[in-house]
Amino acid sequence: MRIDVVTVFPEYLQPLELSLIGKARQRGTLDLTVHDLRTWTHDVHRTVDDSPAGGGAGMIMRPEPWGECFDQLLARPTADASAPLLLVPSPAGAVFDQAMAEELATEDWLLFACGRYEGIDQRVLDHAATRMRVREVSLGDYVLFGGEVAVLAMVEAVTRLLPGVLGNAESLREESHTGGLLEAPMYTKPATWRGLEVPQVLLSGHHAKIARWRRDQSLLRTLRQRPDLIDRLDSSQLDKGDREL
Ligand code: 6GU
Repeated sequence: MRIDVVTVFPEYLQPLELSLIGKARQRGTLDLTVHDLRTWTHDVHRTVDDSPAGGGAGMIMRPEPWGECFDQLLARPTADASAPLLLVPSPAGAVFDQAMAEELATEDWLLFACGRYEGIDQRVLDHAATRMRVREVSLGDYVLFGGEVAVLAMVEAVTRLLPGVLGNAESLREESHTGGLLEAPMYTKPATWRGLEVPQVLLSGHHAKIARWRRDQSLLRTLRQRPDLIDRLDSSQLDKGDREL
């Protein structure tokens, strides 16, 4: 997968060099480039923002650098895709979730445009929509200074779904949100720590009982922490044991 990220704070995205994302880049699974938007300015101050038309507080990102940036990036199509999916992080976007991560993981090319200040001139999105698909995406119902932290989260959520990135594909299946429920609590050794025991059933070696216990714990935890997720389950996602609980 190719990912381009455009930002006025490239340093903000340095964590994408680390750990499993960094490894995916080294291996070529992920072709990720971070671009400084100021590359496409022409004045001595490398201006990217200006006051809002119609008045109001804060600054808006001017359209010209974005337009030139997209012209240049789209002029280098990849083998697999002629145009990227443009993702614009914004608290006004659709809320990013695991289902969206799974959709994005099937794309060949993602382009993230990080807004700062009060946002990007709307014409940037309207013009971009004439040559690529455009989606505004939010991390959740709170406000950040800019899109960079959202991009870190989204790139991580997508990259770990790419084939060959996670060593153990099983860990993708069992984790929170894949089956609509939160994960059961987990334990490791020692069996007793500061007077607290690992639940007996986990040490029993009885695989069916362990699976049932974990499923019950998932249901109880979801009911307590995220009752909204229980409401969204459809009946085919519940088994006989679930109903007995
Ligand atoms: Cl994607 N951007 C900003 N600036 N704030 C946010 C957000 C994104 N998601 C939640 N809050």
